[in-house]
Amino acid sequence: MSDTFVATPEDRFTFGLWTVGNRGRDPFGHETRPPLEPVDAVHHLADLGAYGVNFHDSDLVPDGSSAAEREAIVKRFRRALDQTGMKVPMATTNLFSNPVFKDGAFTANDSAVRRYALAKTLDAIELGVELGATVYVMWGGREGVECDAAKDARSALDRYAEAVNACCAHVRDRGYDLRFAIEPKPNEPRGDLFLPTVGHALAFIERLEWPEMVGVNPEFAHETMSGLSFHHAVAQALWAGKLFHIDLNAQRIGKFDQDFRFGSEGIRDAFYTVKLLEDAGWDGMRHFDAHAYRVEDADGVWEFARGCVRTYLILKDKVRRFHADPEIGEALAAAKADELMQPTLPAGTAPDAIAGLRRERFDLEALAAQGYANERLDQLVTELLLGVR
Ligand code: DIG
Ligand code: MN
Ligand code: MN
Repeated sequence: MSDTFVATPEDRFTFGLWTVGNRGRDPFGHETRPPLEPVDAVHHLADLGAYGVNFHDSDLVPDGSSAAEREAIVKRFRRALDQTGMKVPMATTNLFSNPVFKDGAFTANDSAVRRYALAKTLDAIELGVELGATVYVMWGGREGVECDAAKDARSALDRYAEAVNACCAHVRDRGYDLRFAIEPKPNEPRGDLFLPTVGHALAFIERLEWPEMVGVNPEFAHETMSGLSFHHAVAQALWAGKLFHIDLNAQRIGKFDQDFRFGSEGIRDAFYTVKLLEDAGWDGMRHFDAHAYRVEDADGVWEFARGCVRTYLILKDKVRRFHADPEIGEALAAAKADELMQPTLPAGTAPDAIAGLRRERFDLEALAAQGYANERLDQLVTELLLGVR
């Protein structure tokens, strides 16, 4: 491959230990790849030009490890971070693998399970902070239901909010520089998940005790599974000041959560997502929550990771070319794209401004007849993405 589009830490690409460490197991087949040691993942990702690595508590420190084992693991991991300069921007808790969470974690009916889930999360927050994380993701993979009679949705949201508030209270008490990012998903592994989309999560956050401490971590695959526009979800999170993290990958609508290599499906939504992040000057981590195809061997995993970052950088260059292309500029003007940036009521909403609006007369015939030249604009974007511009 050409040596352009090579990642550097300034690009702020990150991967989770569970992504490049994914062993290819699926609901119908065993692992196809050997385990990947966290230290090896750090070195490989550093060689790829990544900025950092993220983890679930259990990815790094296996459940049930003694304090001495935990200390040794963290010491080895920290040495690899120091040797490579890799950072740990985000941490999270595995509240979905252990069978104890089969009926949920924060929203389990059994209060002992809820209390264990919260204790596990508080311990995992300590681990994340110890290694430098400033964002803490909460993906409620088991926070859902199959038999609706068994779980009252409003009570589940009460318990979910109680757990998030407790985590915020702990972080405030300890004075940690840590914010929470809720990751929505519509379903899988539960029949239906609570907080299924970015919209649901944003509404939920506003009802928390410290909403300013909580944002969202939208995932490309998860909004796409619902048939929604991923970049519109990201735009609304940005608009609300709540885009605290992002999970980039790829997905076909209506399929199970594929977590494919970024850009391998949905290339237009991927382009508009990169355009949105870059145009907004968003300084968050470009995190790939994805994994290699099950058919890949260990070498294929690093082709997968390289493909994620290359595609992001290629699309970032397409965004530059979009803005520099004079014909696209003309087509944007014909579509009146800039006019949307103008307030509808430049004089504000005072009574005289409203009165002035109501006296205004509109040429409805002309307004209805006008064209917006979207076909030409969209074709130009298509040709940009196909590499002929
Ligand atoms: C799955 O999309 C979830 C888990 O992998 C993890 O908790 C979170 C962090 O990106 N994404
Ligand atoms: Mn996913
Ligand atoms: Mn994710």
